[in-house]
Amino acid sequence: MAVDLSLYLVTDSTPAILKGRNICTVVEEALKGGVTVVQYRDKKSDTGDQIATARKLHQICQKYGVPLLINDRVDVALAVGAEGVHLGQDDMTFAEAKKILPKDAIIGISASTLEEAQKAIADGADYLGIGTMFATPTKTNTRYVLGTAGTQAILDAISTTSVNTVAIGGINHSNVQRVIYQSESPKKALDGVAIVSAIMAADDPKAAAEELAKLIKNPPAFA
Ligand code: TZP
Ligand code: MG
Repeated sequence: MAVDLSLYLVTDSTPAILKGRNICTVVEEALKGGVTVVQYRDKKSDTGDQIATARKLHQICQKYGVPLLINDRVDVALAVGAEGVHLGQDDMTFAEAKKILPKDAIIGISASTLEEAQKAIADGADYLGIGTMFATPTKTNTRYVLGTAGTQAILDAISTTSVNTVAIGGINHSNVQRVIYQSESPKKALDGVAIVSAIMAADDPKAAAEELAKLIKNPPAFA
């Protein structure tokens, strides 16, 4: 999978995050700031509205050469020709999604435990979304808060595989370097971070994405 997962934006359509702004405007600002993947995640809108929004987001993402993935809804991804989907443990199975999506569609799977990660890898997932990294008000029904140590334990245990990985949950400017550069020579490092509020809720999503991209590119000095 030749996709840069380094700064992976996950959208949120709740008023607390959008603060009256249009989702497309916020996402386009984030793209200008350098996000490398966009996942449209919308737990509230009905199917018609999701398709309409996803179609607009897809057009915007295409302008920036960035893939659009759809959370949960394989039908919405198919309707708009998105580049792929992100599926949780309670969504359509990887095997079912694989059957109905185009051959080159990207399928990412959420994993909160080593067992879930191993199953997703065996299925053939293109990447894993590992979390929850840190507790976050954006998603309060999380099953496990892994922290950097818990995440690294999963990464170490799957270090013989080439699966791509991002971490999600509570990642922001102040902790992103700690998340990405957990240790100087890990058995397996994350390919990126998935972020909602630190970009979507920022007053200036472009500047927020630019700053995060800079922090991700620059390893901190190890003691
Ligand atoms: N899955 C685990 S945590 C989370 C999701 C979708 C939300 C992350 O949001 P934020 O605002 O980046 O903490
Ligand atoms: Mg889901």
